[in-house]
Amino acid sequence: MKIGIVCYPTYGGSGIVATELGMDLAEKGHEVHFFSTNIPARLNIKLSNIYFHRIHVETYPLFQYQPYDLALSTILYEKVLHYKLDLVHVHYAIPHAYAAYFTKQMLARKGYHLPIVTTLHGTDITLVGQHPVYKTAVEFSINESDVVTSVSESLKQDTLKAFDITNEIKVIPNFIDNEQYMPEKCVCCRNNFAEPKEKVILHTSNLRKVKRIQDVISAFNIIQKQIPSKLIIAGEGPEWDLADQLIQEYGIQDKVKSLGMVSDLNDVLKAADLFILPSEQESFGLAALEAMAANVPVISSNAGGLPEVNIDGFSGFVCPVGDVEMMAQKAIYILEDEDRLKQLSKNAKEQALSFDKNKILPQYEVLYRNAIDMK
Ligand code: GMT
Repeated sequence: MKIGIVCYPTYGGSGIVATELGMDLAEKGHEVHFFSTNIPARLNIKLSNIYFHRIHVETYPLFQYQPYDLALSTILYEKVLHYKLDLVHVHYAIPHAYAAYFTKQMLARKGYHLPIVTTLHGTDITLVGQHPVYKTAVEFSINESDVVTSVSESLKQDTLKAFDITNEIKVIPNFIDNEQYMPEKCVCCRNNFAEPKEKVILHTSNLRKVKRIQDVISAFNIIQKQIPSKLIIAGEGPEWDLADQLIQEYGIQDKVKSLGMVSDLNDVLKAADLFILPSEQESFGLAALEAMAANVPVISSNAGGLPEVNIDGFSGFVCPVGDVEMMAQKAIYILEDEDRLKQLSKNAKEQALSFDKNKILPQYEVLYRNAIDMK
C-alpha cells in the first residue's frame, strides 16, 4: 500500500506512535509518506520506502496566525496525486482530520478517492478538542473521516461522551517493539545515577500541567525517607520551575537529577527500578508502556486509559489521581522487597508483550485495506 502519515514532529506520544507505525509499515514493504512541519523525532529518514514531505507554512505580515491547516491540505493534495497514495492516516485530530477532509474534497473534484483514517490520541479529545472554539469542527472532522481509531477504550468513551459521534470508533491500542528493550538491568547505567544500594525511580514526560510533576516530587519525598533512592526526571516542559521549587522546599536537591530532553531513553530505563506517572489525564500512557517493556514496574494514576495499560497489582499499582500518599506507600511496598520487585518487573514485561507491535500492526493493515475497499 502507499500510505500517507500526518503527525506532529515533537516528542509527544502521538508523533512517536505515528513514526514507529510508519517505519514498521515501511519495513514490511509498504510505501510510507510522512507529512510534518519537521522530521519527526524518531524518524529514520534513511530507511527504504520512507518519504518525508515538510509542511511549510508561508508567513505573511497580514496574518496574526499562520494557516497551518491550509498548507497541510495543499501539500497533501499535491503529494497524494503525484505519488498516487492509497490513503492518508492522520494522528491527532486537531487540525489534521479537518485539513485531510478538505484534501479529500479537493481530490474528489479530480475524480480521486482518498480514504482518511483518523487516530484520536488524547488531548485532541479530552482537553483542546472540547474547547468551544474548536469543538464543532473537531466533531465534524471525526464524523467525516472514513475510519476513526482511538488508542484506548477510555478515550473512545470520552469521545462518545463529549461529542455527537455518528461514526464507529475502533480501539487499536498503542504498541511497542519489545525487542528494542533489553531485559537485563545495566550496572554501568545505574552507576551514573545512584549508589549501588540505592533504588532508581524514573519519571519521564513533557512536564505539562496534566502530568502532575508536583505529585512525582511529593511521592518521592515520602519514598526517600524509607528507601535509599534517587529520582531521575527525563523531559522538559513548562512545569519544571514548579518542580524545582518543590525539590528545594523538601531539601532533596541531592537526590533528584533532571536529565532534560533525552532522545534515547533505553540506557535510563535499564537503570530504573520503578517508573512513576501520576497524570491528571492520560489517554494511554506510552511512557508507562516503554518502562514496562524495559522490565520496569509502574506506579500510575487511574486517569483515562492508564488502568488498561498498567494492571493494578500485576505490572505495578494504580492509584487515584492526586493520592500521593498511596503512590508512595505502593512504591515502598515494591521497593522494600527484592523478590517482590523482581516479580513485578517480570509481570511488567509480560504486560508489555500484550502490546507488542507484532500483535497490533496487522490490525492497522487490515483497517487500511478495508478503508481502501470501502469506496
Ligand atoms: O499529550 C498530548 O497533549 C497529546 C498526545 C501527544 O501527542 O503526545 O499524547 C497523547 O497521546 C499519546 C499517544 O497515543 C498517549 O500515550 C498519551 O497518553 C496522550 N496524552 C494524554 O492523553 C494527556
